[in-house]
Amino acid sequence: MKIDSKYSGLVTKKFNQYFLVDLKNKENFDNSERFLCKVRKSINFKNQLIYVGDEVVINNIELKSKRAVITSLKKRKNLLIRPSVANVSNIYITFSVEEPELNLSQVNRFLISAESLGVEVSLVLTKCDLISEKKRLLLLDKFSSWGYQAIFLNLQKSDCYENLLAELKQKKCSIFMGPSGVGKTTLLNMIIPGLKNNTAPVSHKIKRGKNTTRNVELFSLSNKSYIVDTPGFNMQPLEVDINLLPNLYPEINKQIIDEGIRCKFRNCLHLNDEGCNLNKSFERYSFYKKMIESSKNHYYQNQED
Ligand SMILES: Nc1nc2c(ncn2[C@@H]2O[C@H](COP(=O)(O)OP(=O)(O)O)[C@@H](O)[C@H]2O)c(=O)[nH]1
Ligand SMILES: [Mg+2]
Ligand SMILES: [Zn+2]
Repeated sequence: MKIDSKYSGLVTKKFNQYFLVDLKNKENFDNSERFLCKVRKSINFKNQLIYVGDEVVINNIELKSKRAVITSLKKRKNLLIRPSVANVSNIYITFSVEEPELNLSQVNRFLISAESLGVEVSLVLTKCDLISEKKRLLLLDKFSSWGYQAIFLNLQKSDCYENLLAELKQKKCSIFMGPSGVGKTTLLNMIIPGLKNNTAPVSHKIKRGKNTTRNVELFSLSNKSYIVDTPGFNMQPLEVDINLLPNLYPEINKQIIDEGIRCKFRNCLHLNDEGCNLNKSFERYSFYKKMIESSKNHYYQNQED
């Protein structure tokens, strides 16, 4: 049987010219909510590629073979690169508290690059079995002063992720991002039943070549909630436009939005004291300043080329 009406769907996987698309109006099709789709030839979506996470309209639905044709691409909210995934709603920046040791400047860069995408950003800290409770509380305080309520996990305990899972089920599309060896795969294997990605001890990671070549894929956690699986990717922070930087620090936003501070110049980068009213006595100010200075140097170097 063929259905001619159009339905909205979500691209959950992509390979060669094929896409797996989950139907959004699931109640219309019993048990047949995932379709193998090609893109209609006459359409090139203004040369835009279609990515996992994109919302599309499908047509020519064949219920028996579960095939359909993608006829249009809906406007996307954002696009992450490496891994390429569209319409992410939540980024969980993931680091281990030890092995590898927590690098605060690196945590800062990951948080800022996630904030630059305009999504909800959270911080997950794994391997908390490797530190004392006292150290854990110190870290909790530290990140709370950065504007984040850190989620601590000991992934050696099989029930450690229950609260996190309940939270993820409330979010539209979540992704874990962070350096190699922090436990992202371990966590995903726990969260997504049936997923068996390879984990590797930190020392083996250095050797490379261990990465699987499977593509990025969305897994459904509940009716309207997905999680991105990105085997083989260890995401690096992106470069961010310096004029946007002040908005990406919750500590700075708090002063400006909640406390109503105003600087003399509208686009104040809060570097000098003249005309700047920002209270700079917060922990990340030194990281902030360094980031601005290094991107300025980068900018001027490019200008001279
Ligand atoms: N002690 C401890 N080890 C962990 C924890 N989470 C992950 N690991 C180990 O850390 C190593 C790297 O984990 P993996 O999931 O491959 O990290 P990924 O590179 O971020 O995907 C593996 O040997 C895991 O068993 C944890 O909470 N505590
Ligand atoms: Mg991994
Ligand atoms: Zn200022």
